[in-house]
Parts: sequence; structure tokens; C-alpha cells
Amino acid sequence: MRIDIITVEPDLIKSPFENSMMKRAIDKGLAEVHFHNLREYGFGNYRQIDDYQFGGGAGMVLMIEPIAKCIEKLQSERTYDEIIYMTPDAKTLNQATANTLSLKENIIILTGHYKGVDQRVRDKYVTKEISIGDYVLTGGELAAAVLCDAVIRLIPGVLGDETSALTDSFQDNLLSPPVYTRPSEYEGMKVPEVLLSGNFPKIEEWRSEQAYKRTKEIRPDLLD
Ligand code: 6GU
Repeated sequence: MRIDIITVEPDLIKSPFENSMMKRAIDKGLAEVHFHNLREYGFGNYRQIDDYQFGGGAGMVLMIEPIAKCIEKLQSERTYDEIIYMTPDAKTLNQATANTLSLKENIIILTGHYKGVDQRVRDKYVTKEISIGDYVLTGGELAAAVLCDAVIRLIPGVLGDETSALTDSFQDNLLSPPVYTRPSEYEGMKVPEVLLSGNFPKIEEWRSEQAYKRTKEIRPDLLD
């Protein structure tokens, strides 16, 4: 999978890709991530990329031309399955979306900044808009890194234990059950007996019950 990220803050977004799971995926050749600094496509000596909004109001808006130049250069080199715009005024990212995106070949992620991008960028180029939650970040860069983490870890071969992504919270719209490791007793707090029983059908049953109970308590909306 190839991901091209168009951003005004390449330095802000790069470090998650240089560490941990995403670095391993890239080193193994399972994911390829390229960063494009929007400023390099800006106007004039100052490489202008934004301007005041028509109609007045605080905050700058990213102009269409630099973004169009960057997207069209990429499109001249390969075909993209999705052009995703990261923005708080969109549907919230969920596991189903991450699963779908993990099957794509080439995607572009455009990250906004300031007041966002000119609406015509969204109308002409963007095929999917994603928010990562109901709060506002200064820019879409951290949100893009979150999206990439959620997607890249699902690419077959990225995680060491193939089954572990399938047992994540949300993979079946349930939260994860509690987990324990050694010691089996800590300051009088005991690990549930069933987990030490070696009875695997019983353990699975307990885990399902706990997952359901936790979901009902914390995120009843997931059960609707
Ligand atoms: Cl994708 N961008 C920004 N700027 N803020 C957000 C977001 C995205 N998702 C939640 N908050």
C-alpha cells in the first residue's frame, strides 16, 4: 500500500512513521509513505498557500491552486483509489473504515490547517472525508497519523501475531475484555480463576461476557 500525505507541517507528522509498528511496516516493504510539503507548490517568492476567506471572518483558508498542482502531479504518476481529506466536519473514523482502507493500493491524504481548504478542493478532488472525533485539533496532521496507524496495522504481515488485530476492541463492535499477566495475585488482588483454568472454551465464553458487559456499561451506543 502506498500513502501520499499532503501537508503544511511535514515535520509534525513524520515521527510516528519513524518508530514502532509503522516503521516496521515500511521497513518490510508492506507500506510506503511519502510526504509532500504543500508550501513547495505555493505562489511566488513567499510560496503563498493560503488567503483570507471571501465574505470575511477570522482565519486563513488554503487555496485550491497549490493543492490542485500537488494532487495532479501525483495523479499523473499513478491512479489513486481514494483522496481523503482530514477535517473535523466529517464522519468519525471507525474500525470498518480502517478495514476498508487497509485493502486499497494507493491513497492520498490531504491535511487541512487554519480554517481548512477552499470548498472547491473538496468538491473536485476529495473522495472521502474523515474526522477522528468530536473535538478540534489545530491541523489535520496528527489525525492523519492516527488514521495511518489504524490502517497500516491491518495490512497482512504487519503485526507479528496475525490474529491479534482480529481480536482488537471494535473489530466486532465490542470493547476488549480485561487482560491479566503475572503475578496471579498482587496485594490480594487475584486474577479471575477461569483464566488460570486451562479450559479454553470456558475462557472464550468468559471473555465474550466481559466484552459485552464492558461495552454495555461504557459504550452502549455500539450495541444499537
Ligand atoms: Cl481530521 N482535523 C482537525 N483539525 N481536527 C480534528 C480532526 C481532524 N478530527 C477531529 N478533530
